[in-house]
Amino acid sequence: MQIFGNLLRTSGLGRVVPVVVGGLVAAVVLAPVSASSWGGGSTGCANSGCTTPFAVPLPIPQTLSPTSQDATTDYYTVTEQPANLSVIPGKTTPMWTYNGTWPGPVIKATSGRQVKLHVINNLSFATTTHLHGAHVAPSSDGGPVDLVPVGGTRDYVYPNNESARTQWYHDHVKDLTGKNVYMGLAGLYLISDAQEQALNLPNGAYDVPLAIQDRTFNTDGTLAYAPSSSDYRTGLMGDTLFVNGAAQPYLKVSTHKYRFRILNGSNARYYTFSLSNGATMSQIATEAGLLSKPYAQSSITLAPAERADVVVDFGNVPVGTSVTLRNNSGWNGATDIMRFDVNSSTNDPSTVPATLRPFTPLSASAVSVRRTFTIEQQRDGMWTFNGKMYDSARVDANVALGATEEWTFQNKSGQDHPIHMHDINFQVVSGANSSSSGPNSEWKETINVPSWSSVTVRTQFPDFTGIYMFHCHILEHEDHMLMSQFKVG
Ligand SMILES: [Cu+2]
Repeated sequence: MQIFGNLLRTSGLGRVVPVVVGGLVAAVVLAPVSASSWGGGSTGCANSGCTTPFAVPLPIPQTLSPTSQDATTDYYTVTEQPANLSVIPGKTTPMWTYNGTWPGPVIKATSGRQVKLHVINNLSFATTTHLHGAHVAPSSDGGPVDLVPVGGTRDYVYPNNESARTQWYHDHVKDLTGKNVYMGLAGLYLISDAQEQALNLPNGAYDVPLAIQDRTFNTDGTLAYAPSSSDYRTGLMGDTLFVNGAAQPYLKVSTHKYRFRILNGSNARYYTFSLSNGATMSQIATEAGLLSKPYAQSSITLAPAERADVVVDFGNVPVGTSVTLRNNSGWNGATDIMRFDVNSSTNDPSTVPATLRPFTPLSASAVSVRRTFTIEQQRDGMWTFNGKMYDSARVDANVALGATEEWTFQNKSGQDHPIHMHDINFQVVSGANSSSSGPNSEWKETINVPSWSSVTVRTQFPDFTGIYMFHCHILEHEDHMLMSQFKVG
């Protein structure tokens, strides 16, 4: 697959797409295609998937059952496997999946109870599974070169000492994360805790994950993942929007509050979410869990890998009407994400309390080290921190266990970069969206660093020693070397 990655990176021959044949993957070179070859014209399709908005119901990803449980641990198994899925009308799409579904099954963990995840690799290339947002030992972090071989297995140990939050797991192989995630290797991982349960937030059927991803298709239904050199700059955006693996779906809802756990699981696309009826969304969590209080938001922008848990109240929406979840970003005209059809009335005992989880700012006086990482794109298209490409043999920050540090990400490019740190959460102390009134002023784990701008975060490095990644979560940037390593201890 390294060769395949190089083919993708250097191909001037046209698009290189994988074809799954009897479990083997072969690279097939197709004629170059331009965006104008789909849509609008003879096909009359609005996107390459030729999907119709609001024609299919929102799937709720299956919750994975543990294979066993003991006093301390829940044991799960997922199998990485090819699957031929029906995700656009009249076509079959070969994908790479966890347990045969896209997205993968939801793992529901309990804070304080360990999860051991047994991953079986039945794909034709080595993989690595990263639990995005988790505070785990490096050996279970699924680093880019810590591979599970073809036909092999791996047991990842997740202590789940985090508070309640919405996490996700995805492939993280060096050079190929964009490809592998695009092909389907992503799923949700939700942690709950007693404090969250006591809040009386909407739960059960009223707690719905929305994993939002964009994809472009070839005419034969295969996924068109072939980043061009301009995609190395902007990241690769699909033209067809999916929620939980369904294109622009609808969800039948009742006159009740709903908790939507929104994941931007796209490789590169940013979304600015809003509701068509102008109602506010009550944001109750970032990717780092519950906020101190709900924030009423008329729109919410999420960069790739960011999450927002929001409560939407359909209590005053007339039965028989609909509300559309929109993307105001407008890039490529991908506007309508999904529709909520209010079709029944119901009693709603759930609440959104005025206070959720205490937030304690890290003290500036505790900061012992300040570092700056400058982001640039080099002449060859590769992305660098401080002029250096990712190298698994190099560590760019040696951090003392327990230290409090401030890291500044200085963006000297015309592209935004969502920067994600493994192992820890951080607080944004200056730069993007750090207004004292915004949800991004509390705990975060991925933060957008706008073009020609900088963001400073403050964090601590507790518990685990060893090497972790930090990187851009535009996956085409990550795969083109905008990734680095820090070592704790
Ligand atoms: Cu980036």
